[in-house]
Amino acid sequence: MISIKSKREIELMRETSRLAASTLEYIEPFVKPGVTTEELNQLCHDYILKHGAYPSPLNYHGFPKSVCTSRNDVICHGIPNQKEVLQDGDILNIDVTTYLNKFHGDTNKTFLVGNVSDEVKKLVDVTYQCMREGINQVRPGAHIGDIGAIIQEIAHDQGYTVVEDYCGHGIGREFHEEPQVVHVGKRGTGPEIKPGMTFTIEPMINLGVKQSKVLKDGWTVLTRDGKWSAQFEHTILVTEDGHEILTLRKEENATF
Ligand code: EYL
Ligand code: CO
Ligand code: CO
Repeated sequence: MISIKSKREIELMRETSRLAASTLEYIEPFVKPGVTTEELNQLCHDYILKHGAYPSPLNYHGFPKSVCTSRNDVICHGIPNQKEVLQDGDILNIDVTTYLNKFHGDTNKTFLVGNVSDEVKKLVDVTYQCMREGINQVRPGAHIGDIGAIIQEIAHDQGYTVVEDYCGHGIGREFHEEPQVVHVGKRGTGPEIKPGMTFTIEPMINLGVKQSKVLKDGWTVLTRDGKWSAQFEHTILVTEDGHEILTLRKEENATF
């Protein structure tokens, strides 16, 4: 069952999603060489609580921290750690989900730390483009499979692979609802998209193989070949004539 949000529920989704987006805006100036991922976690945690919300990942299925911090060859679900110090040339994804007024808003961004190689900068640019074109598919009458189809096409054109082990998801009163939003697929397949649906699009794109493995810690997801991976995520509302990006940041107004 894919839930359709009422006008009032949509207003609450807008509010929590706006807070998730502003958490990423807030943390941006701290993402610099020398900072630890634990410090970034604590800053996000305090910011979310200060705004009357709760960080959804904390204790979710036992997850130990308030945000996910996934660096370089970590695909997703990296655990903030005081021994992990950001270095010049790293890429770091910070994934923020807020729980406010009984609703979740979920977004992430891959940050460049200092001077990143041209090869990796291109990976990050193309990953953003994959998310953006996936979002552009969203309108009533389209199908969920249309999103994965365009993402797969763009990534493969550049010689990259798309992670299939983790996907986007419906979101609302629950962190994870139906439908699953797979980031590969065929046009015209999957559930029909209808006004009032809210779901995330969050492609993970790899320089090497698509396969992942989970670290012994039970959470951290890495690429099998050690090559780097990038991700972007937005929470999307389906409107009568298209979509609204509920987690859009100020810096993105120009690009969308
Ligand atoms: C917790 C639960 C296995 C997150 C997201 C934290 C991690 C590994 C079980 C999705 C699923 C964040 O932000 C997320 N998606 O965009 N689980 C998540 N956990 C966790
Ligand atoms: Co997320
Ligand atoms: Co998500």
